[in-house]
Amino acid sequence: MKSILPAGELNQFFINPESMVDADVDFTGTIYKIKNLGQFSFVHLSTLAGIFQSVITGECSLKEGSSIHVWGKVVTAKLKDKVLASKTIEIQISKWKTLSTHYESSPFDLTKPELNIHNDVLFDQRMISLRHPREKAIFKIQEALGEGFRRALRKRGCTELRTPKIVKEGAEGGANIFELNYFGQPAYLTQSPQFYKEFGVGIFERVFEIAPVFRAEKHNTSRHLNEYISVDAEIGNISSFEEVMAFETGVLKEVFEFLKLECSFELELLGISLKEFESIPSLTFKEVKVIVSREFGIHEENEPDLSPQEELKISEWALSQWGSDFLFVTHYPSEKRPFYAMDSEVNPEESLSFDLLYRGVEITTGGQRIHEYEAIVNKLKRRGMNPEHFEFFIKAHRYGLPPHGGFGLGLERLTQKIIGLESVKRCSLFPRDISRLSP
Ligand code: AMO
Repeated sequence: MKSILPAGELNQFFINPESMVDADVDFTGTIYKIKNLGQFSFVHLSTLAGIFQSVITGECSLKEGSSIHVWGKVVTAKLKDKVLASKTIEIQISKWKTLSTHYESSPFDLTKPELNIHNDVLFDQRMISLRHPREKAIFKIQEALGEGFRRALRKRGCTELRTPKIVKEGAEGGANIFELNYFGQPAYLTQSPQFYKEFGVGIFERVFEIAPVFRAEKHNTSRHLNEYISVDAEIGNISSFEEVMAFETGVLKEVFEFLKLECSFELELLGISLKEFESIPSLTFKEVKVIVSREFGIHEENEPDLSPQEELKISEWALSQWGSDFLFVTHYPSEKRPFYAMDSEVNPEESLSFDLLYRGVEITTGGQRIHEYEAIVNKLKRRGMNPEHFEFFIKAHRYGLPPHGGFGLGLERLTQKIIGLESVKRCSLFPRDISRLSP
């Protein structure tokens, strides 16, 4: 079949449909919805630039789900349907050609404003359910977030890396690592690009990566995926971990601005409003424990980490105190942080690290790393780990690494919290959890 769109070019209609009033246009789309009114039919066409209303005179025999090439005239209109990309134009179709037919009706009504189906059905039928405008909007927002990070990080001098996902050693410790047989020798799916981004600091000084990472989470929760997209940044020649926090704050501010510009349609469709922010408040881990115990009666003072409930409550508290959706929590106990984290000289029980909470959930871990060779070898030994197993990593330290730090952010968690969805799985295109490997 002859290509409708010349390679590399977009039909002018897709570039600026509203500037095309009175013009004769032709373009391709998929029929999202048909309303037959006897003398004429409304056909909602899903196109590269969103869904447009078109009008065909007389009853039409077209079917929802088919792709068509249409010829017609753009006219002004006053439309209300929220899913329409333009509320001020429609297309009067004079001619069409069917390009593909659909053979089976969708298992659920894709034309309803809300799908309202169980997550199991939503994920089992993902190749279809993602066609719903609200599901699509989630991933347009996620795409804009990824692009926003890329722009903000490159602007700050970070070089983009693409690091291996099959690795010999896990970086984050813990049991949540997938093992695989690599031509007879054990290997793992990467938990994070941590080692590689630290190598990157020795090469480019500032680096980032936006890529999948894998965690063998054995529990089915609303905040865990077994494969997620990690936004990782690492910057060299820092003088404190607070510099990394300031760096992330600046990046996030720009990411939110970019999202607002890029996704005004999707944000409105999903009814999302985003707060402006200049800075992000911060509390130490110990302060958080005191506040959640005093204000909410949660007595988990002796736990070396924050529970999901503590994260939720301290976020509520920060919102009421400072009006902030974000909160940095600093100085996590060293025992809960991986071996590469730098500990405080004043109090070695505390790490020079932080988490960033957003609307009640941890979205980021970050901090300063150990950059001196002897210090990293000693830390490995203190933890009963064999430095020889990490020879490839600490080699970078031996040849000299600048003082450095960085952060890792879960893209699906950020998307989930921006949109206000009940589960992080809704923000993974094809989620992987303990019982889901397909589609
Ligand atoms: P951490 O293991 O805390 O830190 O992960 C960083 C961020 O990744 C997200 N995240 C997850 N998202 C979905 N499903 C999961 N199972 C999951 N696990 C983690 C969270 C979390 O804050 N190397 C460090 C980062 C660094 O210090 O630079 C790391 O990976 O949003």
